[in-house]
Amino acid sequence: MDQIKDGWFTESCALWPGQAMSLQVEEVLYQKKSKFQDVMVFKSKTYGNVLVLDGVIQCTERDEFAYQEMIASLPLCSHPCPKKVLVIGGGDGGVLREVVKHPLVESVVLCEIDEDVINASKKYLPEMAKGFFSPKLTLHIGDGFEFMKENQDAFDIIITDSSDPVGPAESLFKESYYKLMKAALRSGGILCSQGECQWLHLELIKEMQTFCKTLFPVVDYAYTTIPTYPSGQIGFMLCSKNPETNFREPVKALSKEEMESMNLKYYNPEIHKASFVLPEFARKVLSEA
Ligand code: SPM
Repeated sequence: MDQIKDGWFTESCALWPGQAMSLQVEEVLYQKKSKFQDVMVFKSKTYGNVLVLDGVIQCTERDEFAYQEMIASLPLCSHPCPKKVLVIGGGDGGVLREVVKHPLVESVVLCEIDEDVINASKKYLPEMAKGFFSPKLTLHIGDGFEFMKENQDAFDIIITDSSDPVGPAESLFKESYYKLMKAALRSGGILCSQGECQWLHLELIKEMQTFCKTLFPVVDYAYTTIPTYPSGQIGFMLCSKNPETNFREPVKALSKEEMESMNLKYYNPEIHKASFVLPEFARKVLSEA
């Protein structure tokens, strides 16, 4: 609560030193210290309801689609037949909502460690939590590491929708986690993980890209724009077990009709391709990885 002063919520964190994001608060709707983290939902003046974990904004109703559509559709449209999908994290349900829209997807397991995030999202972020009611879903409450150890060679796509590399999500940015994902993917499988921001974490991204390249024949990095994440951007690490994968050319280019029926507001085939085009400062560093 000490993050809310004079009616403004301010997000500051050692991961983005010297800068902060503030949103005007109308009402705090939910606040709980769960077994894993502080969970808060507040109603903002201009961004709808906002989910905050350990003081960091995870999603707002106004701009969440820019992240959820991209982290789901970049890998799904890069795989010729993405039947079985695993989502690690993503307790707000937004990524799940996007995954189940894809017609080729037959089943999705969502593995989230913190049930309180799911319950708060069902109540206060109903548009995001829609995916929880899909018949394609199997919900698993538990640790992603443990789940993948028990489910090897099982998925076409693994999406890691995590918070930042401090606290409960730190291990999700490490090589050991990527090794586990590789083992949990079927032949030809693809992963897409929250990959942090090129303005703030270029060295971390480079480090991750370096170890990913020792594990997978194809590795690439894309990004989306989103006003309520620090510096207005966030990236995605994409890896494929199939040496033929070219992430920059979707194998499945959605038609206008498909995009309309899926109610897409950010993703389209052109932005898919463009999301891999990096500004020179980032392209230079990552091309050395
Ligand atoms: N389904 C939405 C969950 C969002 N997961 C990612 C949250 C990241 C928040 N911090 C962004 C910091 C980027 N450097």
